[in-house]
This record gives sequence, structure tokens and C-alpha cells, in this order.
Amino acid sequence: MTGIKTLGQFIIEKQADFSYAKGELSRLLRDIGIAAKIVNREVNKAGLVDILGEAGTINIQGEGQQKLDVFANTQFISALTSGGECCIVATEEEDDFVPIDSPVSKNAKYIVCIDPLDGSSNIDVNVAVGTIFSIYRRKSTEGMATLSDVLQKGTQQVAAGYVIYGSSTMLVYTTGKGVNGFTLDPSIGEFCLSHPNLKIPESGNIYSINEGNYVHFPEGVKKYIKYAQVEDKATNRPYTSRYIGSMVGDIHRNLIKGGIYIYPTTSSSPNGKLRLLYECNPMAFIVEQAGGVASDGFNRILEIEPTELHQRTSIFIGSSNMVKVAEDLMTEFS
Ligand code: AHM
Ligand code: MG
Repeated sequence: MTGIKTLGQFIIEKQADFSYAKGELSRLLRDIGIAAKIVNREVNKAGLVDILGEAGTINIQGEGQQKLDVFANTQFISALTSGGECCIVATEEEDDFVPIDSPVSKNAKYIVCIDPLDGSSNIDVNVAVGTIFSIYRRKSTEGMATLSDVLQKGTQQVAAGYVIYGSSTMLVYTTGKGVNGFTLDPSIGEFCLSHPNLKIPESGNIYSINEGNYVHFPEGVKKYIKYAQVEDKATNRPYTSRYIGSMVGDIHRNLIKGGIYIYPTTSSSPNGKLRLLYECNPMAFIVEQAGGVASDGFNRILEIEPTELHQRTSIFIGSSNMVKVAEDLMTEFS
């Protein structure tokens, strides 16, 4: 095993960083890692078994749920329930938050917000999908935890991460002390440290946005797209356009290579599409910890005060210099 550090070993080593933690956060992260391996197994054989396609149910957002969404949702809730460290799971797939009402869990310290399988419309065509999670400390001190324990600002996150089920499967997470990435080695069934201390380049040359919606974009976003397409050697423009349609995949690539991912408000989705609690806050925490920036076009994502579980926001996230230019254009043309 010389030279290999597994996720489990790494988490235990880092536990000492948290003066308040008595191992619960470590156990919670470990439970998420185990559920991710189970989901990975199913995602990988999705083409082989009758698990592809729509489950016939509709989630709170009015979107068809894929069978694997339902499977992933169940796996994560069950791992977090049996772990006993988490008193509420709020998931993109359920209308309301899920209180964990067992004798051990109801006094547990942590709240987990999760998008169990993001980008699931990509599953049928064998393109990367992901899991996104975010962990908060419970604020209330007695009784069952409530909605206000869930509706915390992104700055209050104690940990966040994502799993990308891609050409290889990776788990990337932060506890507020940098970002580390682990690649699943299928031969030993362990996530192994492969990308220690990830840093996003300050500038890059990739922009990721669903340009098909161009006519519906705010003026500042239209101007940014034109800026990205102008030739300028000093800033490495024109940029390259890359859009998978799987937020985890698009942001993971930009994190490593440098770039910007934008999902703005549109005339048809005036609040944006992506969810603050399940998608934007965790990705914002990770990207900031890697040295990048995450904004709604004007303000820091992590400072948005949430008022409802399934709240949406626009997002501009990635390399700091690129997001700053986009923010300036948003301000100038709004
Ligand atoms: P989902 O949570 O329903 O999977 O939607 C989120 C996904 C993101 O992963 C992706 O970036 C975006 O939706 C793509 O949306 P669009 O098809 O509108 O470009
Ligand atoms: Mg999603």
C-alpha cells in the first residue's frame, strides 16, 4: 500500500483540524463515500440492466425523475440514516426535507443537503453525471431539527463535495481547508488521493454555458459571450466553448483547466435553473476553496440568505479573473 492514501485514511488524518469535531463529521464523510461507491456501481452498469429510463414519478421541480435518481436518492438517505450523524437530509428529489427520527439521529449535529444524481438526463447517453453534497452544523439545540436549521447561508457550510461518475469516478471535497480529489480505484474499491490541494487557475480559456438559450439571456451575459469570442492574444481569446450539460462535469473540468461556468437567469427562468442549497452553495464552497470565485452575477453565492428549500439562483463560477469580467459586464449592462 506504499504511496496510496485512501479517502478513509485521509479523513481520519484530517480530523485533528477540527477542534469541535469528535469524529462525527469524519464518519459522515465516510458514509457519503460508501454510498457514492454503491451509486457508482449502478451508474456503471446502467446500460446492462433495466434501470435506465424514467421512473414514472415527477419531482418537486416538475421534472421527470430517472430511475437512477430515485436509486441514488434512496442510497444516500439510507447511508446517512444508518450512520447516525445527521438529523436532516434535504434532497433535490424530495418536496420536503427528510428528518431522521431515530433515537441516535434526532440529536445528531449535522444537516446534509444533497443532489443525489445531478445531470441525470445524461445517463441514457453515457455522459458523466454527479452527486453534489453540502454539510452544515445544526443550529437548534433541542427537539427535532427544523427548516431553519436547513436554511443556512453557504458561508456556514462545514464541508461540501461532489462525486463525478465519469471516465473514472472521483470524489472531490473540502472542509474549508483547501480541496482534495480522490479517484476510485476499482481494483481495490477505494477512493485514493489523486489530486491533493486542487487549485483553479486564475484565468483559463474555457467558457461553459447553454448558448442555445442566448436570446433569453440578460444583456450582460450576451456581452460576456461576445467578449469570450473576440480575438485577443493577451487574454488567450477567443475562448473555447465546452458544455456537457452536467454541472459537476463542466465545473470539474474548469476547476482543473481554468474556465468559467455560467447558468444565468433567463426570460423563461427569471430566478435561474440551479438550486442554491443542493447545487450552487456546495460548488461555490469548493471553487472558492480552490481559489476561484462564485457569484450570482452581482454578489457572492455563499452570502445569499436562503428562504426556501428549493430556491434557485443564477451562477457564474470558476477562475477568478474570468468571473470578475462577467460580473463587471453584468453590472454595466443591467
Ligand atoms: P438536474 O438537477 O435536473 O440534473 O439539472 C441540473 C443540470 C446541471 O447539471 C446542468 O449544468 C444543467 O442542468 C443543464 O441544464 P440545461 O439543459 O438547461 O443547459
Ligand atoms: Mg441537479
